Amino acid sequence: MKISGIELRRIDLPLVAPFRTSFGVESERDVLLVRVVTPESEGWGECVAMSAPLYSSEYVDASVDVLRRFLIPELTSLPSVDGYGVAHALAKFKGHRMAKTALELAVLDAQLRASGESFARFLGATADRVPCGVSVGIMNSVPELLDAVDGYLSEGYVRIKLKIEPGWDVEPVRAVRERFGDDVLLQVDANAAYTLVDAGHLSKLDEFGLLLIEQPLANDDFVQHAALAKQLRTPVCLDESIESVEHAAAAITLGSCSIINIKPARVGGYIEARKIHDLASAHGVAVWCGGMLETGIGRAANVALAALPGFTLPGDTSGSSRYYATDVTEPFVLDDGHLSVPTGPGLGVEPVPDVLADITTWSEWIPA
Ligand code: NPQ
Ligand code: MG
Repeated sequence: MKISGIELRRIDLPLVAPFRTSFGVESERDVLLVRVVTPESEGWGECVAMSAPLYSSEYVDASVDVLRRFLIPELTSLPSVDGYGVAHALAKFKGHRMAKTALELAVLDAQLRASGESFARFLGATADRVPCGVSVGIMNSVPELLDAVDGYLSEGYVRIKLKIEPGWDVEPVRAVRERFGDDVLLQVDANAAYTLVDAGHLSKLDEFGLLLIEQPLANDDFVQHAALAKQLRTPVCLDESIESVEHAAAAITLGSCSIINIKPARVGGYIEARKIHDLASAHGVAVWCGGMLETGIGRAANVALAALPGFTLPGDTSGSSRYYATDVTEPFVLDDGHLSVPTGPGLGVEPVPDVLADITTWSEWIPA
């Protein structure tokens, strides 16, 4: 496939409610979309970087810069490219995995639209619908949290994830268990807010039968996570720490985690994500698909990935309405706690032109 040109496009989407985590509060999403144009077709990708480097070192302005200055020129200089070649071609540039993922996804979408194959089929998905969990932000009070959880359970979400931080951990978990019972699938996510000194405190969560505790310690704390895992009955899951299949192998070998949250954008692409899925499956390590408040573009891709057989836990693959009143694509709507895996060519969804035009704040066409 020869690339004719690539468009970068920034869109502004308000969140239905502020989303608070241990690293900050977000009220809107500044999303970078990538559109790859070839003589046969076009394809879309989404860059999940936040406006500020709070979740990881990446942020939208940096993604735009590295894409237009390095990643796109490298790709368009090639005589021909396909989805498998993108990560290889971009490997000499260090980091910037979210930007690379957006580009790889757009190339894959264009290629699959041309060949008529769905993204799910390309990845090796075996399910046609996936069970959905929801990530619930830190609230100002426990009653407010219980109302939010009640609403999500009524909508059909099959698993609840509570964001935690020091000062908002044992009590909210206890309150949710007391109100909704022991049968609710429940887990917590600290986004790296604790240190190993907190091991005794975190072990107070053991009595609540949580599915897992996600990223309790800092990104680089592979050894500390292994030590913590020995002190907790709650299984440790890693998110931010795992940026590649090599990281996943190290974490499994060290015993840093027994479950992995796979976010394709964090690891540099959907093909790298599938490698982690395959490695984890070989080791009997459960995986689930994380979320970065994706629009319908990234959401479609994540739902396809989550339909692979090793994804044995419900993901943060929520419906569009969890975050957005109007999604950029046709919305993903929960049906009995599940989302259907798109079956059309490529991602099977695309931006609705009028919506896209309304929310676009900036765009740039980069010819090959
Ligand atoms: C996580 N996601 O699993 C992330 C963190 C996160 C669904 O909990 C804007 C963009 C705000 C990306 C807030 C969920 C965000 C964001 C939180 C990602 O750790
Ligand atoms: Mg997380």
